[in-house]
Parts: sequence; structure tokens; C-alpha cells
Amino acid sequence: MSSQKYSAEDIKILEGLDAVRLRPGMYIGSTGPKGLHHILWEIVDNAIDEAANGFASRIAVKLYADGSASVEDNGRGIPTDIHPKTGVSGVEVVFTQLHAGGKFDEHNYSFSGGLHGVGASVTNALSEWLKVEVYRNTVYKMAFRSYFDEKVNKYMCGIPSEHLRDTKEKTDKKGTFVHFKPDATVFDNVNFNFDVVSKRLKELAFLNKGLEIELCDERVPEGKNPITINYKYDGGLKDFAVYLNEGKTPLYNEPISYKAEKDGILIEFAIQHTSEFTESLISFVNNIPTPEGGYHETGFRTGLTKSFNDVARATGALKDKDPNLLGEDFREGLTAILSVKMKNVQFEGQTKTKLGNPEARVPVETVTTEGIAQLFQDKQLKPVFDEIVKKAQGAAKVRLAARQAKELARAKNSIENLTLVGKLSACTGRKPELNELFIVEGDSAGGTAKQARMRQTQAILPLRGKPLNVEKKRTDQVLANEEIRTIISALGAGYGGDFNLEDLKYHKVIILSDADQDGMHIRCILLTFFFRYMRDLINNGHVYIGMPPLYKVYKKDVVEYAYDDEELQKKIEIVGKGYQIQRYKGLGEMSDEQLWETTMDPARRNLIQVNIEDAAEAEQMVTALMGDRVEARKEFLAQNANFNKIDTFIDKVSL
Ligand code: 28F
Repeated sequence: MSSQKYSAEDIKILEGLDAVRLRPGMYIGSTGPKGLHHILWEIVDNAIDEAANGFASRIAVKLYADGSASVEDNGRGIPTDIHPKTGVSGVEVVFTQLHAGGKFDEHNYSFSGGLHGVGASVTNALSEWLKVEVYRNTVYKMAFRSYFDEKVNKYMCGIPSEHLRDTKEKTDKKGTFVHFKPDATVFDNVNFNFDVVSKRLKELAFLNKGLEIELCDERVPEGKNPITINYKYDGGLKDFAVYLNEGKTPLYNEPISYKAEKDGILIEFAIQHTSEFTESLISFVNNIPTPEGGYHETGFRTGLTKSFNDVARATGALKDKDPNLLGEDFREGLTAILSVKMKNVQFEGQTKTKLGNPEARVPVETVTTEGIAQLFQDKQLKPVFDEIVKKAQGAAKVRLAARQAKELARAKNSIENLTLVGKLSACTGRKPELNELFIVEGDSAGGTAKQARMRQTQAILPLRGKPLNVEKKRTDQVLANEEIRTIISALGAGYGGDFNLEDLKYHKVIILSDADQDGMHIRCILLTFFFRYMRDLINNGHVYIGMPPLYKVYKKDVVEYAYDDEELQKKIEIVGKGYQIQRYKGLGEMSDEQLWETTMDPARRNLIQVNIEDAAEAEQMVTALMGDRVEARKEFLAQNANFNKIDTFIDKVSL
């Protein structure tokens, strides 16, 4: 691909930038935080492409105090020559023509491109201004801006304000620098979120072995130094696996990895088993996370099962007469990262994060099988494969024992189920789409909620004590827990591999717990449980966190509620002189009327929808909070000392 002549001529011109400003959602999904970050990713993606093609080794991202952001790479620099047909420079084409950059060109072998894959021009269209510098012996500069033109009564966007010129200023640098300020009239909020940006850059550094990515945040209080972080992982996906397994106990020291191309698809994976019982597979297509899975994951799982069984037979752990082990046996405690790069990707699913290309399955399966077989040839890896097989045989043993126990208990079980559901105050309505299940902390709050609820559509399930921390438990132990079984039977849709959304009896599952440490813990345990055993419930947006108010501000018959400290100040002003404040320490302190008004009434309540798009992060949080490593938990809690911060678990994953 490097031998290919590739200049301004190759760019295809399709549409003007007005269309983007007219309908931002069509190009960047939304004008919320996701869309805002999307226009940064478009620029970062181009720099990543340049690096992935072998021309750049370093990318620097900077967030400025004025709300602008810049990205710089040390690649070849966007072509500055003039496009013969249009008479404008390559730089101008890249930033003013939609679909520029050759991404949609057949012969240009580029894998990059996000959900919308529309390129840097979209960033320009949605920016107040955008400046480009190209370093090729001398410094070239160009600038664009967006403004309302009163003469034509029209918003002009991404208009060249300084045409590309060679400043003749000498430079040793090579590459491209792009600096832009998101248009505040387009986005709901123009603050880049440090956590979101740093997390994604770190992920990109893992996915692009050896690439150095620097993040500098200058938005610090006066007198403070900017925050600078450097990411560079010479181990690539292996380092990613080690990172994901922080706080867990690996079964072998170094992850194993493999990379190959098959039928035009580039496939790379790294795996490392731990002493945990759950599986965590994190997959990517063209550097984009695919938490909903898809054909690449299917191929990968099948490939692992096949090749590990071959390994088990080759080592003699499985005899001719023995049946194969199951995929789930080999995946117990497995942390795996799968990265696939291919053309013409189609994303499907609820959050468009599922790979819908069936042609990806077989090549991934083949490469996985070949990869494991080849790694197995390496005699030094013998102890690694022995551990993997041993772990899988242990899992199979438990699986068989659990099945026996289940069969024995079945008769008894069906009777028990009846009494379990007895704790539930069901609703009378028969339409699951309208029905809501409130899982309420404590019997007393549960009682209040029963008084407060709308019988037709709202069911109440009080939880006595804490449900089991499911993170470290095997399925049979989890199912032995009464609180957990109550939840499973109340929802009516099964669990684990048998979970079936179609049987779900409540389309909103609302966790209602106190705003204190205990409440946070219960919330975490429940989310972990749903994450592990009913992930589709979360993926399809059925899980919510109810938000009871923290304060009541009142005077005679004026009553206002505040859900956080900031709001409290506003409410105090509304109520005015002579106000009184009640701080709610728990749900139990509210009357049924108050609970209804503030927390349960669909017209007035605040609900946070839990939307786990980011399995990697949830995985980490869950491990830190729920795992048995006290140190990791302490560290996490120290960093998130304010218990309200646990909402980052929800905020972050729903951004
Ligand atoms: C800060 C963001 O955008 N880096 C980029 C290049 C390099 C080339 C290129 C980009 C040419 C004809 C489109 C250079 N030399 N960082 C970036 N680095 N785009 S974007 O070419 C764009 C194509 O149509 C480049 C030779 N070939 C390509």
C-alpha cells in the first residue's frame, strides 16, 4: 500500500458541508457528549490511519482551556498539492468534502472509519474554527471557520478563511497538526470529558502496538501544570490483557497472542486465563469496540473450542473415549482481546456495536485455530497449555456436578419458586412493555413503595439484606442465593445462556437503594449480577437506577426536592427566606406520598438508564469493586471516595 500513488487526485467529492450542520445526527449520531467526542475521534482516526499504515509513530492530543482540541501526528502530512480537477489543495479537499480521505475507495486499503465513517470534514463543519498545519520541510497553514452570514441569511460552515499557503518557515518536523473548536451552537455541551478521551486513547494505544499517544489537558486551574499522560504499549494486545487482568490472578505469566491475515481480513488476538470463573472477551472491529459481539466473536469462540480440544487430546489430557470439553469450559476465567480489521463493515444491534458481516466468521475461526495450533508447537509454551487444559477440566467437572445437583433439586425447586415469588408484590397489568419492577433496598422502604406504587404497572420486590456478591462465585453458588433466585423468578426470563428477553415480565427494572455506602454496594452487586447473568437486559436498556432526592427544602406548603448539592442551592433560592432543609438519609425516611412524588411517579421521577456499551470498563469496575483483592478495591474506593461517584459506573458506561 505504501507503493501506491495516492494524492489529492484520489479524493472523491460527494456532498457539501451544509448537510452536516443541517442534520448532525445523521453524521455523528447525536449532538450530545457522544457526538462531541465523535468529531475529535474523526481527527484522531486519520492520525491513527497514518500510523497504522506505517508512516507515523507518535500522536499528540491536547485539550485547551478555551474548549478547543488539537491532534498532531508525525506522518507524511496531508498532501498540499493541487487537485487538477477542482483546483484546490488536498488539505482543502480533506476538510471540505464529505467522504474525503479515500475511505470509500476500493483500491485504497484503509480499515479505519467509525460508525459513520465520514471523515475530518464533519469535524470542520461542526466547528467554530479549524486550523491545519502540515509539516513537510516547511510549514503549510490553512484555516476554516463557520459563521452566520446575514447577507444570505444562512449559516456558512467550514468555509476556508485562510487558503493553504507555504509559510516558508523551515521545520524538521513531519506530519499534520489539526486544531479545532467545537461549535457551541451545535453541541449541547462542548466540554471534552477527560476520562472518556484518556480511556479511548489508551485503548487505541493497546490496539496499535508501539504507537506513542500523548494526551495533554490544559484545562487546569491557574497556576497548576497541565496534566500529561503518555501511552505506549510495545506488547499491544498482550499488554491490554495484562491490564484487564489487573487485580486478578493469572494462571500463566505472559498472555499468548497471534496475528494473521486471511481473505483480506486482518485478525489479531491475545488471551490470558485467570483464576476467576467468568469469561471476558473484548472485541474490536477496525479499532471500534463491539460489545454486542457478532460474527467475528462467533468465529473466535468456535476456533478456540476446536483448537483447545485438539490440544487437550495431543497432551493426553483427553483420551479417545472422552467427549470433547465445551467452549464454556475453556473460557472459564478467560480474558481475551480480539481485534479484526476488514473492509465494508456493517454494524448492527441495539447500539450498532455488533458486527453483521457473516463473511468474517470463517476466517476468524480458521486463524484462531491455526494460531493456537502454532503456539502449541512452541515447546516453551507447554506449561501455559497445561494450565489451560487443567482449568477447563476443572470447569467441566463442576459443570457436570452442577447438572446432577440441578436435576435432583428440580422437583423441590418448583415448590420453592412459589414461595419465593411470594415476596413480590406483583402488578395487575398484563403488558410487560408497560410494567416496571422496583427492586427496593430493605423491607421498610419496600413497604412504603408498596403503598406508593401504581398497582396496575408497578411491582415491588423488597430485598432483605444484601444479595450475594456474584463476582467471585460459580453459577451454582449464585443460584443458591435466595435474593438472586427471587430476582430471576420475578423477571421470568431465565438467566445466563438461557436468558430470553421475550419472556421478560417487566421492561423497566428499577434499582432503588439508599444514597449511602450500603446502597451503593447493593446497586453494584445487582448491576454485576445483571452484567454477568442477564447482559441482554442491560444491552437492551431495561435496567435503570432510581434516584431518590437527597434533600427536601420547604416552608409552610412550599416544597421542593433536590437531587444533589448543586440543585440544593437553586431550590433554596426558589423557596426563599425562612426555608428549612431535611436531608434524607434513606428511602425509609420518606412517606409513601413523598416517595411517589419524587422517585416513582413516571412524570416526575429521575431515572438513570444503565447502558453498558463498554464491557472493558464495566469489567474493570466490577473486578475492582467486587473481586477478592482487597487492595484493588481500596484503591478504587480511595480514588472515588465520594460514594456518589459510583454513578461514574453508570455515567461512564452510558456516555
Ligand atoms: C492530526 C490528524 O489527519 N493525518 C493525516 C495524512 C497523510 C496522507 C493523507 C492524511 C490524499 C488524497 C486523501 C500523505 N501522503 N492527522 C491526520 N495524514 N491524509 S490525514 O492523504 C489523504 C489522501 O486523498 C497522505 C501520501 N498519501 C497520503
